[in-house]
Amino acid sequence: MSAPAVTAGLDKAPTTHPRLLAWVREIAELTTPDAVVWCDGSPEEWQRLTTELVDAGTIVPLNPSIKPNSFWARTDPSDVARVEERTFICSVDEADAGPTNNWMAPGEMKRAMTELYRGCMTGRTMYVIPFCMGPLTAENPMFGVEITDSAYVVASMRVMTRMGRQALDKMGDDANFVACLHSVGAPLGPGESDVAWPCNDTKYISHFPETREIWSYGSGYGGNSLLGKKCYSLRIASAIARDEGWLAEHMLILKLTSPQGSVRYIAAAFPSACGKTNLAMLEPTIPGWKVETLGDDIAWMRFGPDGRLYAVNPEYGLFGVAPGTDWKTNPNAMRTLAAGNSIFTNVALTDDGDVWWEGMGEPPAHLTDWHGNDWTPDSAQPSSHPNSRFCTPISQCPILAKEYEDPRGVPIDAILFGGRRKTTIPLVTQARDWVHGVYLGATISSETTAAATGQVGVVRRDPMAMLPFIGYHAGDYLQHWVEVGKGVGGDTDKLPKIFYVNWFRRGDDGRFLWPGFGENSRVLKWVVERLDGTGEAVETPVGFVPAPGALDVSGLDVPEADVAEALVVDPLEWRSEIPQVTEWFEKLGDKLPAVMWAELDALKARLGID
Ligand code: SAT
Ligand code: MN
Repeated sequence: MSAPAVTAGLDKAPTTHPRLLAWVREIAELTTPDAVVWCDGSPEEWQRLTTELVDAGTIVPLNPSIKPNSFWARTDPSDVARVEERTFICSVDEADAGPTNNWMAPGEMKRAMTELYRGCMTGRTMYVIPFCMGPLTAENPMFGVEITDSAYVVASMRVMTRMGRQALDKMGDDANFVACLHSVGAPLGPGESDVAWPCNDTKYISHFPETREIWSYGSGYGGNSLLGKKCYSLRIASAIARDEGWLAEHMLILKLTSPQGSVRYIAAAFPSACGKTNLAMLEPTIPGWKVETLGDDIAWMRFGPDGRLYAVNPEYGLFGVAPGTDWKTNPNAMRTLAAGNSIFTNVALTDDGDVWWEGMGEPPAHLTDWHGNDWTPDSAQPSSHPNSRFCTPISQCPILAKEYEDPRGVPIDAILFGGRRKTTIPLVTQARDWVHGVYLGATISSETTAAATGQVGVVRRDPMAMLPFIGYHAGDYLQHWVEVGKGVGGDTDKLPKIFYVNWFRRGDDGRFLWPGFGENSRVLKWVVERLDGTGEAVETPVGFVPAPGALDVSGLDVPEADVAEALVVDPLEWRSEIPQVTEWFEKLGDKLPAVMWAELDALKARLGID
């Protein structure tokens, strides 16, 4: 008897990995797709999938003479960002998820989601995507397998991860992998026609840290559906990292070379949509300095045999915020995109088949907006969603550092923490020591952005820019950071130095005090000088800030008074932060490391508060 149609392709598995085969079979039986396709990652597969997506109306090919092999996608207007209120950490013990995550018991979540998954791929194809986060040549490659019923997800995963045949072959028969299950939650009845962007009003983004599994349902948006990204590389990996003594962080990685040719590696954590991609690809405005890119969103940092912290970017592509990206703010991103092979989601389409978004200068007279409607400069709404994204291969970045493919990563010299704050936080501050740096990271405050659904512009504490991404108790996470600060064999000299930056401080009339973008190279220069022991600093209650004249402002077209104001530590402003920090620490309860309270007490004493 031939296999029933429901499992077409299931028996054509190009692997003999028993656990993988059993899992794929189990999910196929539960979700009842019409066919199962094992993704090989080939150019032919990309061709086939993008053609199918064009036919389905999900994506539109761009003009190949402007953006070769690139596509314009529009989502359902309700499915545009991460859904933090629908994101769950399903640890066995509720206390392990902590007060900053939504929690449900694993059994209960699995029971509920199993009912949602039952038959949910009817009428669709189920894709199996083997992938590897980080270089395939790593000593212990970090594998995942995503099952999804979305061809858009497969195409995007091909850009964002090392996937397909190469990953599957490397997995052999017994490699461990993070099982990632995704469905848009939109089964098709017999003869029922599809919509361009299938999704479901019911959404769950669930993580099972103990069993290293991810179950995602109802959304096709990147952060909810490309499960190698935030779900694996941060939420699950942070739990793995806690167990194994390393760090999985929401950080860009850059290589900075001075005019004298000395090289420093910097990792920097900012909340979503606060300029990580721009900093990672910065073009310095100060002569002789060079930035090269290693990553724009995620850093996995492990101790090397020499006791230094080495960072690897587990991703293979860039999933950047489009609005605001242009030839002035991020020319290297524009060059990366010009090379093609990209998917643009929720931006606007020009009449000649290119993409456009707010921040690209003068708008064309006519566009098709992210809703698919005609748009002119007189339109009341922006043409692109504020969280619209480009998805593009990192290999196309013209300033990609050669170390990118090195499975050992790069030794980090400095860690920058930052948020988006109109007031209070100086342009740059150096922490006194590691624990003070952990305190600065633990108390990062930032105005919320469009990267998550919900209100924009509300100040919230965002520890290490990881608030939505810590896969366990935030207090335990901070304790883990404190532990890492003990170094290997107590050798703390080799640890990165920690800094806190704020590009977003404003003057009385709302103007930005600091121009940002390429000019941020001036701040990086001061950071390097501090590492070298040459940069002048003054000690303030909140840490070390550049001494007057220490920041290189030669040729900078900004009033001196603005730069000075950007660096001000105003005790009154800082005093008003204290109740918020106290409230935040109280929320973390007993698991907050005692040294964090000690840091807060010391700050209060320095500010003259009893
Ligand atoms: O979550 S995404 O990866 O889609 C983007 C972000 O919020 O950093
Ligand atoms: Mn991010």
